[in-house]
Amino acid sequence: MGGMMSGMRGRGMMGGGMMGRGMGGMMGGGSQNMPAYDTMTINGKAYPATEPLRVRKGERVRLRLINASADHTHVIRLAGHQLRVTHTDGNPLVEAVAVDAVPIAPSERYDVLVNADRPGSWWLYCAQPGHAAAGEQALLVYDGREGRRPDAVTEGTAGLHLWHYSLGQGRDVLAPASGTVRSFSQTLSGGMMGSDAWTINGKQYPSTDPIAVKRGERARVRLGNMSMEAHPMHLHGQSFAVLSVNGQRLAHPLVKDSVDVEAHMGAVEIEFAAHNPGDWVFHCHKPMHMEGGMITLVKIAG
Ligand SMILES: [Cu+2]
Repeated sequence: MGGMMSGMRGRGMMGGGMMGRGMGGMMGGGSQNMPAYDTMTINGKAYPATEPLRVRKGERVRLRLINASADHTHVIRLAGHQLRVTHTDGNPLVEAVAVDAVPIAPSERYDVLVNADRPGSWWLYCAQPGHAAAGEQALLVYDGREGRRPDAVTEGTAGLHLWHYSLGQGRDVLAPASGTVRSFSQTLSGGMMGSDAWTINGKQYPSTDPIAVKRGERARVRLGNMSMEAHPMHLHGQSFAVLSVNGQRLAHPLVKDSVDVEAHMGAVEIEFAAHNPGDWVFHCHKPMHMEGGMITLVKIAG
């Protein structure tokens, strides 16, 4: 997971993790509460090697959080401060949404603002059990407050106000479409009994059926997850509106280019205007799933 911080100085990419313990955790999808990796990083470094973020009281700091992990959702928190979410995958919200922590699926990006109004030394870290201990933590230090290390991080998300897709109001930045609405349905499955095959409507890429539309049309895609793992689906070439999540319609659709479809019957509906002709990859951003076939093409005929 990545954190880019700036006021505008510094940057941060919360990251991946190095695989250890053989294939630990990657098998059978049972990695929920145990780290499948020995090491978790921020900008490629694990604490105590992570670089501290330096701030001054009164500053407003922008953190650009990127989950560059192959498998894990990270829940990013800055102790003692709220995070005000302003952008989802680079697309602006109508107004910032204040939360205690932001869950981020692989390939998702969030921009958040922090008001530096509590001088001290604080942890920026992942609240998922085990992640901070595996290295996913960095200090945020106010000028003049160096030298004091805060108490250990608080793991878990109990009592925290967490970001979720229905909290934000996306700004209407997508290309307009006047043409026909074409609907597509994609069932995401795979990974049964430890299999490494991952499918869309029962097929593995390159046999998957493309989403074929003409320029000017609107594509509405329903993603349903029949597997035991979440799938962060990422579209190249354009952003989309998130219309509904698990059957609940969003009053003000977020605009994103990656959307996490929850495990065990999670469902998401997206829509985009076909304005960018070409063949665009639409795939799960977990490399194990992508390599297992969970890829299709959006084909936009000019
Ligand atoms: Cu996946």
